[in-house]
Amino acid sequence: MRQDLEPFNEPIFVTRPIVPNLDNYRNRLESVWEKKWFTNNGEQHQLLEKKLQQYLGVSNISLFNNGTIALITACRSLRLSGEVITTPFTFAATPHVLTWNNIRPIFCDIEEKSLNIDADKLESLITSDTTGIMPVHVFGMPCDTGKIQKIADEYGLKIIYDAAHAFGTKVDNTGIGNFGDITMFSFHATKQFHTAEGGALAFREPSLKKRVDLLKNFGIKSEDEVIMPGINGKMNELQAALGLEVLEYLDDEREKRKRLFEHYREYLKNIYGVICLETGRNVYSNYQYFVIRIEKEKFGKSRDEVHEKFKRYNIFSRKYFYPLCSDYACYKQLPSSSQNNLQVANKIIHEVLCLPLYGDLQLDDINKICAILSSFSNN
Ligand code: T4K
Repeated sequence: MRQDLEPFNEPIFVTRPIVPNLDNYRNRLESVWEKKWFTNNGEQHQLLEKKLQQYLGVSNISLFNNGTIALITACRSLRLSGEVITTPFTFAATPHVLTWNNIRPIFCDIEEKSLNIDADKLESLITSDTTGIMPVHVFGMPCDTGKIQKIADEYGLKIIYDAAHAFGTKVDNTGIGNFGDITMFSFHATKQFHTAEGGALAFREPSLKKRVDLLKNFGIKSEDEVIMPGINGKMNELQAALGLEVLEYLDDEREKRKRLFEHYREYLKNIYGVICLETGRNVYSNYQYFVIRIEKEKFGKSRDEVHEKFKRYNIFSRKYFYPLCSDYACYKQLPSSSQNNLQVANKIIHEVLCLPLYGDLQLDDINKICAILSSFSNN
């Protein structure tokens, strides 16, 4: 440990949630209390749905109790079956929702630059059992939506985007929820916009709204009719009220993160062996994560060593998304999980590290994190 670099007094986590004013939240809850209406499409829920539809610039949206149940419902609503192609470089939820739908995940390699599914490698994985593609806008970086759509159209496949990290991201001024058949957002507390737990599906096709809303409410059509095997995916009023308050802070949070993000980039650009993930061309980023890759041969230390050493300074970086999903015990026997099929993913999985990024951090905190990081280098 370098003498002049003291550990932080308090732990510095990879992220911290927006915490809205408690009195304002209480005011909202008072109206819930008065109405004695806690869930099942209440007033807060309806208001949040309307506001998010506008904020995200999408034509249809349906709120959920979490992003995973939203994704499970999305697969069901499009009647996906057989095989769906996805990325191994994602959170466990992505392949698991396929398994919960009795669908076999087929892992496709990723692009080294964006860390997203490599659209050029999709076609070779399509079989007569393929019904869809589930790409992830990983770390909020948009996938190559044009190329993926072209392939899907050619083979008659559905696309469900996992945009758990991409709330508020735009490409060429178009909200990220406007691509593919369905887009899922997560509103978990670790996400920039959050409802503690929560999520949503966005889609263009208006008829899908009815089906999705039925599926998330047990398939209940009326008092006397249950017309499909649904699930309980409903967002409650406490979550929705929290979301309405968090929304008020979102633009300010993004601005703060942008400043910190740019400061990180400026500082780290001259550190040999550290690569910063780009935000992408024509992309209005939400700055959900600040992601670096550490090239051991150049930097002198491995990603794992850096991750461990940071802890001594009270810095809790994260090795998202290690291990690859294709290496989980439940998936590693799949032919598509072979290292040969996933060469880029198997390389970068030992290099990627998420550094702390959230609005309450100060520029000086970033300076210190970067100075500590650079003190680990052998150069
Ligand atoms: N698809 C993708 C690509 C996803 O990344 C996710 C979720 C999903 C689908 C599924 O969406 P949800 O069903 O979750 O809506 C977290 C989240 O639990 C998870 O939502 C998220 N992705 C994943 C990337 O991150 P952990 O295990 O890393 O969370 P945890 O508890 O270690 O939190 C990370 C840091 O955040 C903590 O060190 C401190 C801070 N934190 C966390 C919480 C919960 C707070 O400051 N306050 C809090 O309340 O999974």
